[in-house]
Amino acid sequence: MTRYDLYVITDRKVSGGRSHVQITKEAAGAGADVIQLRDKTMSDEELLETARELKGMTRSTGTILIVNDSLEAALRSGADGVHLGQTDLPVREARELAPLGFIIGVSVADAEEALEAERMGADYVGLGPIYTTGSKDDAGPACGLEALKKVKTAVGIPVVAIGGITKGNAAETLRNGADGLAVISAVLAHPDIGEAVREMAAVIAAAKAGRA
Ligand code: TZP
Ligand code: MG
Repeated sequence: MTRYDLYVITDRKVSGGRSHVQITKEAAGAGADVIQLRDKTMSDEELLETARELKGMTRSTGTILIVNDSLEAALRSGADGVHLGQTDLPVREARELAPLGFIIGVSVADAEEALEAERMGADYVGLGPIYTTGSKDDAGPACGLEALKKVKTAVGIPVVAIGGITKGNAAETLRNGADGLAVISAVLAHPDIGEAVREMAAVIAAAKAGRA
């Protein structure tokens, strides 16, 4: 069973110019469970080259590598999976093109979209923004913990919460149904990414231990 506990999304703006490679090296080295390569400014070719480089690193740390948006870059780089939005390639089509075991994640905004994603073959859903976020211009309004509870009740696949998640609200988010927490600024805005990852991972582990 794939662990989504601490899911770090790369972002060169929020990281203050630190590269995808640098972010991955520090975050994977510090114990992030998943790294998602996300860069809306890169061409497919650049995304592929970067994903190849990251896969070389995550292979040795045992970290799951997911590529945002591009199934082709994900497949050709040997990444572990792809993350698709509501307007990207439909999950069902991605599932048909992907080899067995390849992870497909889908962004959803509510329980209806989550159910549909599950029916179409998604391995996990990313629900958000749970809280207000400054990291995504078109993130839309916060859906809150009530939406999280509804999605968790609706689907059987893991629910990864995203948007405005910090060390301060991580435990509460997990208590309300999140299986994993996806973060950008909570770790990438920190001067020491590895340290931020270790701190967030400790909060998640403590919250999960308390829940068990
Ligand atoms: N999708 C929904 S919210 C978001 C994305 C990519 C941004 C999350 O960034 P942060 O800094 O963890 O709020
Ligand atoms: Mg997308």
